[in-house]
Amino acid sequence: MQKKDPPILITRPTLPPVEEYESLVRDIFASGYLTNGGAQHARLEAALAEKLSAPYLRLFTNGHLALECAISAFGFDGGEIITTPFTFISTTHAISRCGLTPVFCDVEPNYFTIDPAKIEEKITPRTRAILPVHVYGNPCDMDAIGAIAKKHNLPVLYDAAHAFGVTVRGRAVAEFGDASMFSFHATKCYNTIEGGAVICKDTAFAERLNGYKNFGYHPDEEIREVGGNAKMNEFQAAMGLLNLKYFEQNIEKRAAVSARYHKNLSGIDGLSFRPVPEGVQQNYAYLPVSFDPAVFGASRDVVFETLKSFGIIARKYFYPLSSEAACYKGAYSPEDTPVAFTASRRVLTLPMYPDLALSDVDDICEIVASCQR
Ligand code: T4K
Repeated sequence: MQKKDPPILITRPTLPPVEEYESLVRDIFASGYLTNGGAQHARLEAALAEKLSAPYLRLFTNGHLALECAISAFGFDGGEIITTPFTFISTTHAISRCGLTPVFCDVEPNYFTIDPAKIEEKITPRTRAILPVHVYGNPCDMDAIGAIAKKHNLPVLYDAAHAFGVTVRGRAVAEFGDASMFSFHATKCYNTIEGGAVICKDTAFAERLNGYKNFGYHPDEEIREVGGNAKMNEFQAAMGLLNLKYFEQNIEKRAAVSARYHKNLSGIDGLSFRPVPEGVQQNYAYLPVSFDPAVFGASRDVVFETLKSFGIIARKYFYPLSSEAACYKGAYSPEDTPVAFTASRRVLTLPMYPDLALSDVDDICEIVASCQR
């Protein structure tokens, strides 16, 4: 097989027809309003609140700042937040940058989401909240997490960066917990170029989010929070409005790509896909495949390098674990979360985006299968 040129990347952003974007850009130019809550922003906030069944939805300039603002809006005065290390480093940094200590709970072995059976042993008098991650768009066991949170009177903030459009038994993921953060980054299955949102159920919380993303200002001119600037601008919102129009269509294309991977790679010893929990409507955001080197005969890293030699750029999401990051050196023992540790060594996320040609999926799968010893 010839080396792919241009290379196949892990993802490509979904883009609407450029003429449609141009038309909205003209509207923005005509309005003279570029940011600070213009017409496109208002339209997108309303459209997304409806799409995600959200009582309150606030837009942000990116997912990371959305998460920081959400943590701030709880008003904790220090303490610990229980989360997992098998995530993008943003989750961990958001907790730390808000002046709290991340406490890592292991993930469960099927979905790599927080293991509810291990949460309670992490709860201390300093615990302020639980921050689980719907990693790869796999929803956490939200019933179990909700029961633990209720028993210990702890709020739950979900990092739903990967879970836009995912439903559980017909309910949007953000209907669970106290608040959820979504990322609309260019690499996500729904994008606003950069962007994010927080969904919450409480009007006072939503007002504090407004404050944290806009220097603490409120319409009554009172500056209540020590806020920053995390506002989404009009060009981002316009992109979001158009991408929303094409979202379902893109999910269907992703589903076809995912089905092709499953068809080609199912049944290979030592190679496994993530199962889909019952009642879950996926968004096919990522295509994580796990390699057990003892059975498959080659490590994840060998598969990664082999693909790379053919111009196929897979990613090791999520390696290293957050607990291994140099900036947290000495604070954690990554081996304390053995399931997450093993996952970080075995999982490779393969290219996944709506316009990935099925013939390219076949080539990727052929190379992956050829690594088996
Ligand atoms: N929580 C979780 C669990 C998250 O995964 C994330 C972000 C966040 C919080 C924070 O949300 P944001 O603040 O980002 O909204 C990417 C994304 O930048 C990041 O959004 C995402 N998670 C993370 C999992 O992946 P990188 O460093 O892998 O991105 P990069 O630039 O290497 O892009 C990946 C590939 O996509 C490249 O091979 C090229 C392609 N690409 C990328 C961009 C930006 C394009 O083709 N076009 C593009 O415009 O982090």
